[in-house]
Amino acid sequence: MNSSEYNKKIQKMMEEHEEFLKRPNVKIHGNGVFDRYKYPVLTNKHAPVFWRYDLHESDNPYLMERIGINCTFNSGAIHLNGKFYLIARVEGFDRKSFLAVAESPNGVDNFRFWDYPVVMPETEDPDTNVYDMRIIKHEDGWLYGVFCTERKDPNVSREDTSSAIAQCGVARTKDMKTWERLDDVKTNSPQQRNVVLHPEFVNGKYAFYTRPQDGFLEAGTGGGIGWGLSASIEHAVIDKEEIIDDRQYHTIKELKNGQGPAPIKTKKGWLHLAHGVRGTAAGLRYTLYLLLSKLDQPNVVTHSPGGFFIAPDGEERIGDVSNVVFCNGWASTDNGDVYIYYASSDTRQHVATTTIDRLLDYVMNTPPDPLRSFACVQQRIKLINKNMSVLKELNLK
Ligand code: M1P
Repeated sequence: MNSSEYNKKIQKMMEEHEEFLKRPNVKIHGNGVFDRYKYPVLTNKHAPVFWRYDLHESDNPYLMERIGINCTFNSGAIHLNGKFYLIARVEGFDRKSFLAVAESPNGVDNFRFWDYPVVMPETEDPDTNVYDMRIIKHEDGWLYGVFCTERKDPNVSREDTSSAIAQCGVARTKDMKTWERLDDVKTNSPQQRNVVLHPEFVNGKYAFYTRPQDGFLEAGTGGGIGWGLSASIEHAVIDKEEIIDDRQYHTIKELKNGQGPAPIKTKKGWLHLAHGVRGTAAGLRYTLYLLLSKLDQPNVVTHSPGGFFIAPDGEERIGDVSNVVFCNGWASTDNGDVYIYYASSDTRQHVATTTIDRLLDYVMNTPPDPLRSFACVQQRIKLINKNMSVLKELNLK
């Protein structure tokens, strides 16, 4: 039995953690498109005390953290029965990621992890690492979790201890507590990441957004957001992938891109959130962008605004993998509010709030990337000229 002194320390630690979890968030008014919040909604400090400490004095007399949590990021998100759920990528000090559900009553603060992380069953070929789950409420009645499963590449030399193969794992659930693991998705690409299930059947089949790639990190001859259909979800096989949003020279998605969460259905089309990656002298830079596609053909993009929608800002720029924003979860509510759960620098989870109407206005009225400096100047001059009349009328010019 623990001594009363030891028990007091546990009590204090639990109380301080409780205070931290209850801290209200503060909206920071943004650029009209979305608002950021002062505090990340999930960090490593949100992990329960009892995930990290051994609370037995006999085994842990110094009350040391035993199995630390490094970061919590890249969460799938869903709004169900009035609550907001994140299925976070939680990474231990040992670098392994696992998935864990956190819930909040309002979507912007008070996120609390459930007592136990997700127990994701393995396939016959055990995953080394699982991460970046997209949680999708499919019209077939199941909640699907599609995620990246990573295993060591068996075809490399003994000296190469880092090459891996990424593929798409699939599991389904009714309650996010018990998960039935299905076969990994089979495609013709040697590697896949950022695979997302479309929430509705298309031509009677399960539809997937994919991201074919040659290497673990490099897109190689692959890349772009792909699209393919599978007759089965239990044994998903995509025979044919078409690229519906390609990477492109001198844009925010020059090196690679990938679908974020499953798209949101709107009156004007399917609203997509994706990430684009470009190279810089300081390494890769990940930003987020939006697309709109046809309601009856989700694979046909109708609007593609130029530039990024969200880029790393301030402290978001710094973390384990700096200069990254990544998003695999957003949640929309019946009144048209949208909660965008973006992670920064592979370290922490943030929220940005907006509405469907604002996002549609943004995606339909933001001009496309003109692809040349001269054309960009023409685009900006057009806007300046348009604004001059307003400023003159207000005697501001
Ligand atoms: O490190 C940045 C991101 O890198 C990967 O994304 P992508 O496959 O597009 O390069 C993912 O591993 C993601 O988890 C990570 O945030």
